[in-house]
Formats: sequence, C-alpha cells, structure tokens
Amino acid sequence: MRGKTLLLPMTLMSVMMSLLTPFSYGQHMTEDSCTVQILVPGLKGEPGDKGQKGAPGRPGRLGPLGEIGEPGLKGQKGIMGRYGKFGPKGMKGAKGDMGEPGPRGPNGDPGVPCECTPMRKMIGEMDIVVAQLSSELKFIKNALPSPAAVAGIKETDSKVYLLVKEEKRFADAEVYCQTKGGHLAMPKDEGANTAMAGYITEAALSRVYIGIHDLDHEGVFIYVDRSPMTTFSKWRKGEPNNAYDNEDCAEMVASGEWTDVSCQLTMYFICEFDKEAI
Ligand SMILES: [Ca+2]
Ligand SMILES: [Ca+2]
Repeated sequence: MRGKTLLLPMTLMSVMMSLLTPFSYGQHMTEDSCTVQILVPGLKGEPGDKGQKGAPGRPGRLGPLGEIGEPGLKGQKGIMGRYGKFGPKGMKGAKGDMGEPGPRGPNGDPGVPCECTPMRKMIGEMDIVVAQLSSELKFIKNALPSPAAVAGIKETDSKVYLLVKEEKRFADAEVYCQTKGGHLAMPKDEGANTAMAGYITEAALSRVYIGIHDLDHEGVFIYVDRSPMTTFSKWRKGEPNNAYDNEDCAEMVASGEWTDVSCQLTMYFICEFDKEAI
C-alpha cells in the first residue's frame, strides 16, 4: 500500500510534465518500466484548404400534400353535345272525348237528270221474272216426289216435263201427275216429242208411260186430257198392235217412238205441266 501511495504523486507530476514538454518526456517514459504510459492527443492543426464542390445530392423525398387552393374563375359555356338515343315507346294514352261537329261543307255539284223511265221498266220486268221463278220453284218443290226419284226438269216454250222414277201402273201414274197439277205427258207435236225422247235418253231409261190410251174405244187413241189425236203421232212400225188384245196404254221408248202396252205394267213415267198454270 505504501508503494502505490508514493507512486500517485509522481504520476500526476509526469502528466503535468508531459503537458509542458510532450516529446522529450514521452520518450523518456518508455524507457522507464516502472511508470504508467499515457498517450495524449496533440494540438489542433491549422484548417485545411477548402475542398472541391461535391456531386449533386440525391433527390429529396416527396413533400406533403399542399393545402387546397382558392376556387378558379368560371369557364366559358361548352358547345351542345350529341343527341341521345331514342327512348322506348310510351304506353297508349286513354281515348279522348269526342270533338264538336265540324262546320257544314259546301253544296255538291248538281246531279245529272234522272233517266228513270227505262230503269223503272227494267225493274218492273225483273219483278215479273222473279215472280215467275218463285212460282216455278214452288211448283218444283211441290211436284218432286223426292230428289232421288226425279231425273231433273225438262221444259219447252209452253210445257214443263217431269220424269218420275217411281214405277207405277198407268192409271196410278196419271193420278200422280194430276195431284201435282198436270197429266201424263202428251206429245202433240214433233218438238214436244223430241224433248221427251231426249229426257228419256239423258236419264238412261228405255221406256216410260206417256198420256195416250184407247181405253174408251178400242183402236181409237186419245190423250189423257181427252183431247183427240189429230195430226201428230209417232207409233213405231207395227204399232199399235193391241197384242193379246190387252194393250190399251202407250209408252215412249228412248228413240221417241210409241208402242201400245198393257196398262197393268209398272214403269217410270213423265208428267207434263202447262207453264201458264204454274
Ligand atoms: Ca188397245
Ligand atoms: Ca203393242
């Protein structure tokens, strides 16, 4: 302990000496192994010359957002934009009230004089035709036994012929025709005979009763309306022959010729009606 106590004052003195004579004392101290070596910095040197200008520094960081500026002045009005697209079709509106009647129009041009006389005459003639047709239609409806039983209607200028496709004896056939307002057909001239023959042919028949007989006087043929047979006849060659003494009625074949036959045969027949009576 005593040794350190003695050393301390000497150390302090060496520090003081080194402050006064740094170089000489420093070298001296290294030679002494018993002393504590202390390194002390030297005095500050003179300022050096000013260095050259350095390279530009790196960009600084982005500064904070600035405050909102004052509102600018109002700009000028722009040009009109393009038209927009058509919108969807709207719903149909309710029906409006009826408007007031319009003003009366101007008078029309005068008409042409009426030629009424020819028109009236034509209308009158048409009325007659219509009445006649109505009458004939009524007759036909009345005369037809049934649609299937009639081959149609045949007519000449004065007669209407009806071929009835129902097989009847002579007397019954005449009764039938009379109930319709006529008789069994009575061919009294070539025209009527031809019309009836055509009727039979068109119906694809071979024979029909006609209104001729000699029931009252054998060999004296008359029409069913009791009119005599005077100028016209159409007997087939060899007829009438009153075969078996039993042929008092007459038929017409498709050629238009006549034959006397038994009145008890049943066959189709033709009725005739006066047009004036219809
Ligand atoms: Ca006879
Ligand atoms: Ca005969």
